Amino acid sequence: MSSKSMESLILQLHEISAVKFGNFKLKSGISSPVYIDLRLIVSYPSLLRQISKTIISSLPSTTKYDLVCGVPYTALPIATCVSVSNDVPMLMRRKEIKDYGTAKAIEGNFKKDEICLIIEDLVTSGASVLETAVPLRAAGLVVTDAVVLIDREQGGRENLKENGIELHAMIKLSEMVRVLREKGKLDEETERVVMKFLEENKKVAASNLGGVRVRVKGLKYEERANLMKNETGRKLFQVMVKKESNLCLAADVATAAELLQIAEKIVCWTRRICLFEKPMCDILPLISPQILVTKLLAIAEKHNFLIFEDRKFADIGNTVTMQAEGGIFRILDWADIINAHIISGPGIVDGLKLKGLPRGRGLLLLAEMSSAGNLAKGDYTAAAVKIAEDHSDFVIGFISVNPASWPGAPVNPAFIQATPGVQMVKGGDDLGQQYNTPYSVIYDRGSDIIIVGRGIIKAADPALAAREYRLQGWEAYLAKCS
Ligand code: 5BU
Repeated sequence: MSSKSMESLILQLHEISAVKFGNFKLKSGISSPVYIDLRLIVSYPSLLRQISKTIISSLPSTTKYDLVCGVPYTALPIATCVSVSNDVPMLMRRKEIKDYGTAKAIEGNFKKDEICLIIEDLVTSGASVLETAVPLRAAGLVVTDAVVLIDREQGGRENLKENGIELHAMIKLSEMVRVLREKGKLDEETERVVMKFLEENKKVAASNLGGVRVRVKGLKYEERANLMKNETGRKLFQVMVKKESNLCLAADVATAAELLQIAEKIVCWTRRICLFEKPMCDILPLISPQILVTKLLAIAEKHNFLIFEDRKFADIGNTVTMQAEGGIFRILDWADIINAHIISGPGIVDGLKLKGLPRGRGLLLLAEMSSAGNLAKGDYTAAAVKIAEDHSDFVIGFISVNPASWPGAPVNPAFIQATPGVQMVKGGDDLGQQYNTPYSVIYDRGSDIIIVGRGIIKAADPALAAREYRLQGWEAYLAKCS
């Protein structure tokens, strides 16, 4: 793009008040002396036409792409105009889908391995571009480049590069400030304040949480295995390292036959599942529990994964000892890992530990939940951390959603964070479940393990979906460590 047309664009954006100077609280939580709202451009067709014509000319001539896809929502009209004026087919990413099994994350026609260029209006950390890249890649498309109207120069370029995406910016925020100053639209003091802000906020972590979090370089799982006191917790870290997997498959199926089939097929095909979450005993109709357990243990042994009985104990200490040890399932005889609510207080951990520790089992405490409106937050979550610290020989970690934002985070790195509510696209189901992407869960929210149920079980090809989740989860972990 010529400097003349860049200047003209900058002045027009300023003219329509798409760029404002003052004191603004950004979505990310930080205060900024400059605010950019590009949603306005739909009201100015000639400006939109100009943007969509020139955005493509800001790409190097070597950039290849077969399709374009706008990041919802503000970039959708830009992508549509780019598609029409350059005769390039477009795809649309759904921002929210209700059920991975029935609704498509990507709308439009494409072939596997076609290259898709992502179009975005404004990049800060790059998180929104990544959220669009993940489902595109999961659908078999190749994503190597993204083009943006304005780059706020706050780490987006670097974050995207770490994820294999080169960012091309039509306008950099610092250039915009310079041009506006030259054209007399900004006073010297505002220019100084904005440039200082840009300098000080060069690198923010890719976050879609609404809260900026400076990424703490993550310890590797093998280093954390050495900190873990519980032998099953240690083993879990070791399996994760060996299989290069932080994927826990939640096998929520209705029959024992389906459960075994899934255990055998998905795990065998994928070879990369570290933890297998067996549905709560009360989901499965009664077949011989012993047969089920013997078969499941044999598969776990053959494919080297641990079994997590998602029973979610919640009663007083004395009662849970009986529930865990006895009953028809005799859970502590075979489950490597169990979980418990802390609603009844630390006695529940004492009770489970009494019977579980001598058998070498490990316990995950429910510190947070993924469902909308749940009550596990604040002091409740803090109490779970305290109980875990007091029982770190038995408690191996937490079921959590947002551990990076807990007070005092990061919590003791010996503890494993395992997060349910994971699908390739942010969204939810009709009964309150809320989903985040593998990248967001591991990288932004500071978790270690993604627990995926319907995203895999209900996928058209569960083994392929499992592979993709494994890959996304592991890449996010590597990015966190680097
Ligand atoms: P889904 O199909 O990926 O939504 O399944 C999620 C699994 O995680 C399912 O077995 C739930 O019982 C489990 N889960 C959850 O979704 N949210 C929570 O807060 C807890 C467990 Br605790």
